[in-house]
Amino acid sequence: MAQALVRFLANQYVERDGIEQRFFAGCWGIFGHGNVGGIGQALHERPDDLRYFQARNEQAMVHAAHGYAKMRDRLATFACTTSIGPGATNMVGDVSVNDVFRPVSRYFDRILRAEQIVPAALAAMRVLVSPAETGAVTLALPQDVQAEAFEVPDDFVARRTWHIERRLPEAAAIVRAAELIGAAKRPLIVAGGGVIYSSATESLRTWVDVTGIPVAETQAGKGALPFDHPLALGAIGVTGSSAANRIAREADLVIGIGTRWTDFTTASKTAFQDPNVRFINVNVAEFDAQKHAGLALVGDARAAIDALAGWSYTVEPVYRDKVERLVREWSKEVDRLYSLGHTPLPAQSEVIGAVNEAAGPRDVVVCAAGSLPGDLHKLWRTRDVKGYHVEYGFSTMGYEIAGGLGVKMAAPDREVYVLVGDGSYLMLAQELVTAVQEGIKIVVVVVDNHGFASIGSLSRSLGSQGFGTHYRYRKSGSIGLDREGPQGDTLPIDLAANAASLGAVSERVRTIADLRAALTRARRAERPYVITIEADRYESVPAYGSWWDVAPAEVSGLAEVRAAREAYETGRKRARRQLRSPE
Ligand SMILES: Cc1ncc(C[n+]2csc(CCOP(=O)(O)OP(=O)(O)O)c2C)c(N)n1
Ligand SMILES: [Mg+2]
Repeated sequence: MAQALVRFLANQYVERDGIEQRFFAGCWGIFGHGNVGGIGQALHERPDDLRYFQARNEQAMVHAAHGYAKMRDRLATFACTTSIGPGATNMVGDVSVNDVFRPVSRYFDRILRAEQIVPAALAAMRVLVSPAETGAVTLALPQDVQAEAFEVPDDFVARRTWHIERRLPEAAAIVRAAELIGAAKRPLIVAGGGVIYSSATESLRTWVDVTGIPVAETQAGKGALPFDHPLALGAIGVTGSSAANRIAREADLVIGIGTRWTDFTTASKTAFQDPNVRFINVNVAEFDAQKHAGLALVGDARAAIDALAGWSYTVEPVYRDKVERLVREWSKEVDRLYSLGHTPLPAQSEVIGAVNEAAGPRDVVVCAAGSLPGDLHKLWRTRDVKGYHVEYGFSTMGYEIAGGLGVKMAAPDREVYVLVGDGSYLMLAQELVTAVQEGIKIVVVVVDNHGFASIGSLSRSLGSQGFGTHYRYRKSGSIGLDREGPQGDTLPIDLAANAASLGAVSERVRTIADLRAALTRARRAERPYVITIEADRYESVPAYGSWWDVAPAEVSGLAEVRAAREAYETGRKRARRQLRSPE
């Protein structure tokens, strides 16, 4: 059965817009008794069907597959195999090792008889190639069943190409949307990841060039327009730019394209303040298309934009002028933050500036958790549609290096810059070994601020003084609070030595000038390259008129907590339920 499954996986192709490509680039795996005799044997016997990649940690295999799939617009991925027991739970969590996968899988089946692999594998493929349903699929393969013989139908293992559909939104809904746009005075497009995954960026650009509608970007949608387009407002929401958040506040029509309207994008429902604001939601998933009581255009982003572009509309010159002025002001703010000259330690914004300037136009930045994703969302100047890769659907610490590995495998012709905090690095850095083993060159820049700066700053805003977020020696029962001095007695963690010990080229730099020089060396290098730099934990990028709903305790003996709660109650009053029907 395992041999049949490997042959099946090797023969899955997808086709979109006439371009056909292989769906599974290979199989990651760590073997134990639960898969070594089955899937392991099959991969060994058929190395030309599916290349096997060895990882250090099961969790990282999923990150690498995820990074690869996102970089390839979800048109290709890797399979991942783990053994039963701790290997499997390392991939997800706890409880019965099979059932733990069920709630995190878009498709799940347990294969109790060998021939059951036939319908199950086909059903799993249907989900994997569905633009709306796509996500992890799990086939739980009992140890003995993997080794069983069965009559494998030829058609099952023959080459198969799955067409990726571009579903058209309903024609009547397009007409209604065009009417809403026609009547709008201050329209705004919010571009989400769907714009990028559907290859809709050219269509989007053509449409906004004609209409003058400005575009704000979510984390997944960043890069939908190049940063220097005159209508590119940049990031929106909690981690938004001054330009995007200002235009959002006053918008009378918001056109969300391929966005899930997460808490961050809407600044916990405070981003849109016009009492009459209406929403149009273009999304392949009906679930997201209905949000904010919007007019739902259920379908492919590119198809929807092309349909809407058939209707003529332009914004008034006064609105366009305002947008362009705010965009120019924002660009100056980014310049300022890139070159703060902060001492004695540089600010993180300067590190981002140096990496951005060292990166070529098609290069990719990869990140996931900590204070970097928010700062990158605001400050990274994205020049290519696939140039910005931040896992912020979940913000998984440890995604960075493993995900960056997947990104580089999907795009070997681009330089990949992984920006990672010291906390995330310590959670999952060992895939550097895999990068060394496979000769996959990534450049990793570790920002060392001795712990969790992001959660530290959130803790401070809630009145909790950075509790539990410092990497310090325990003294008098405490591992450190913000007020106990800036860097105090930090732990003697040598991240540069750690990276070198895993086989990467590694160096530690102190100043931004040294960082620039190291980045030049890293570019010329042919092996994984890690640069470590300390940054000032307290010198953060401002928030631009945004708010995030994180509730401080309602009752506390600490005055700071009570003050934070009071500020929270005031802030929360600005949250609006968007319930108004689009009619
Ligand atoms: C696996 C995981 N555990 C916990 C968190 C919650 N969390 C978000 S950011 C963060 C701290 C990250 O520290 P570091 O990588 O050093 O970045 P910094 O905050 O210092 O910028 C934590 C603990 C998370 N996102 N992922
Ligand atoms: Mg840190």
